[in-house]
Amino acid sequence: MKQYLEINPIVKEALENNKPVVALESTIISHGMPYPKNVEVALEVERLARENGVVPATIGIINGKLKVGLTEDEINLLGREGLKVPKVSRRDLAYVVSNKLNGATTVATTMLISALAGVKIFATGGIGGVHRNAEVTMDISADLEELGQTNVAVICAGAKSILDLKLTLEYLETKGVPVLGYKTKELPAFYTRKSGFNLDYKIETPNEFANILKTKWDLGLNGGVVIANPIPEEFAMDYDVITNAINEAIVEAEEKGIKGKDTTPFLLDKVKTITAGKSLEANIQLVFNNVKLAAEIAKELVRL
Ligand code: PSU
Ligand code: MN
Repeated sequence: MKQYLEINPIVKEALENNKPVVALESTIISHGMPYPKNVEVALEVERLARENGVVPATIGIINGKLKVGLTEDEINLLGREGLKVPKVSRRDLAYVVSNKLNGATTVATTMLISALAGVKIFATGGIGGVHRNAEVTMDISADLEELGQTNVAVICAGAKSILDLKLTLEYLETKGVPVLGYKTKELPAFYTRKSGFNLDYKIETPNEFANILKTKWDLGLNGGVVIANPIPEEFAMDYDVITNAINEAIVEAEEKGIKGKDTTPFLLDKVKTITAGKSLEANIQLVFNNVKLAAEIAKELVRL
C-alpha cells in the first residue's frame, strides 16, 4: 500500500526523528463546515498544532495519492469544492485511488492512512457512530469498525446526539475500543459537555493517556482509542437549544429521505441553520481544544 502513500517532507522528517505528529481529517473541511470558514479553520488548526510543538498532518486524497500533510493549496481545493469532493470512507478508498480522484477522508480513512504512515495521534471534532433508528436502517459509521482494528488514538469531543450515543458506546465496547474521558467520567456530546452516559475511566493528564496507549499497543491489543475531550464550558451550547435543533433536523432528514453518507453533512448543516450559526462556532472551538490536547499527548508519547 506504501506506493500510494505520499508523506509531506516536513512530516516525514518528524516521523523519522521521533518528533510528535498529529493527524487531522479532511471531511470536516469539505463536508463538515461551509466555505471559506472551513479553510480558515483548517489552516488555524495547523497553526495551533505548530504553536503547541507538534507537526500537523492534514490527511486527504489528491489525484489518487494518500496524502499525509496536505499543502495549503490542497486544503484550499478541498474546502472550495466542498460537497463536490467525494467523502471517502473505507469502502470508497479503492475506487477513488484507482481512478486518481481527489477525496476527503473521514475518521475511518484518516485513521487508516495515519497508521500506514506511522502517525498515532489524530485530532478531530466528533466521530461517526450508531445512528438513531439504526436497529431499522443499520446505519452504523465505518469509523467504529476502524476504531476496532487500527492503532490510532482519536481525540474528539465525543459524538453528536444526532447519533444514538448509548448504542455507539455499546458498539465500541463490543469492538474492544477504550473510551477515555479527559477530566470527566461522562461522555461529552460534542456541543455539550454532558450526555447522561457514563464512561468507565476518567483520565487526568496527557501523560496518563500516552501511557495507556503505549501499554495497549505493547500488549498487542490492536485497535484505536477514543479520547473524549469535552467542549470548554464557555463555548458549550445550551442543552435544550441544541437538542431541539437536532430533533428538528432529524425530522427534516426523514421527510426528505436523506440517507447513508449524506446524513451527517445534512444534519450538521441543518443544525447550523436552526441555531443561526451558533453550532458552527461551537464546532470550531471544540476542534481547537482537541488539537491542543492531542499535541500534549503526542509530545508525551514520543518520550515513552
Ligand atoms: N462529525 C462532525 N463533522 C464531520 C463528521 C462527523 O461533526 O465532518 C464526519 C467525519 O469525517 C466522520 C464522518 O468520520 O462524518 C462520519 O460519517 P458517516 O456517519 O457517514 O460514517
Ligand atoms: Mn452511515
